[in-house]
Amino acid sequence: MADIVTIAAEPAPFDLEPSRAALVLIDMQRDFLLPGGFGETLGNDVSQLQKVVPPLAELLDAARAAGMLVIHTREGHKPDLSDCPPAKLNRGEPSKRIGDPGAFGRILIRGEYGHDIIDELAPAAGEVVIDKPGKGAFYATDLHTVLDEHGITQLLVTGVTTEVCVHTTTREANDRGFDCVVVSDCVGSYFPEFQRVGLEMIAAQGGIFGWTAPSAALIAALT
Ligand code: C5J
Repeated sequence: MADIVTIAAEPAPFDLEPSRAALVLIDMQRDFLLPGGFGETLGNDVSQLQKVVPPLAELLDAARAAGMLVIHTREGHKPDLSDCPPAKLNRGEPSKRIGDPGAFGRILIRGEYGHDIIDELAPAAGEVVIDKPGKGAFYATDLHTVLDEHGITQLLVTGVTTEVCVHTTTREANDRGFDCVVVSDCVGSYFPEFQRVGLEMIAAQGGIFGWTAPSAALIAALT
């Protein structure tokens, strides 16, 4: 693995140190991406998220080939919903709620088909999978411990949705001292406007939460 590679990024070039970087894929789950899943029951257009899959699959291949640490997260809950606060369960008026039977099993319940990651990005043997009950990947998980154990200081953040779980995770990672690069074409929102401003917010004010960069720049650096 190369020591340090400088990549073109916003708001400034980023010095990527692949041996200290992890690729984080947030919540690329069937319930969010496939028609009939939880995302769609909330009234969302899931095709907006599906455009992320091809570039993210390419970046995942490059990260694996470079020997980088790969971490997948899944948002979801225990079958008895004991880790799902009523405030989350009862929010809004989806046609179906978390735990209800859906097209792919009980919605956002661990062990169900819909809760798992889409086939195109399925975790390889040995890759870390973090099950999280919240929007952020640090809340009620051992993610920080895992990152420390691997000597990770930089995160390449990808996944869905940009303004929700990607932002919550990136903001907390920044507070915890990690340098985050949010990969602009590998994060997705159901709402084009949120996608645009979500990315702008990361790099605004001199990189208030981190950097943004396209996958091509990272793939070129890793290969
Ligand atoms: C949402 C997520 N949007 N993974 N979850 O509820 O962003």
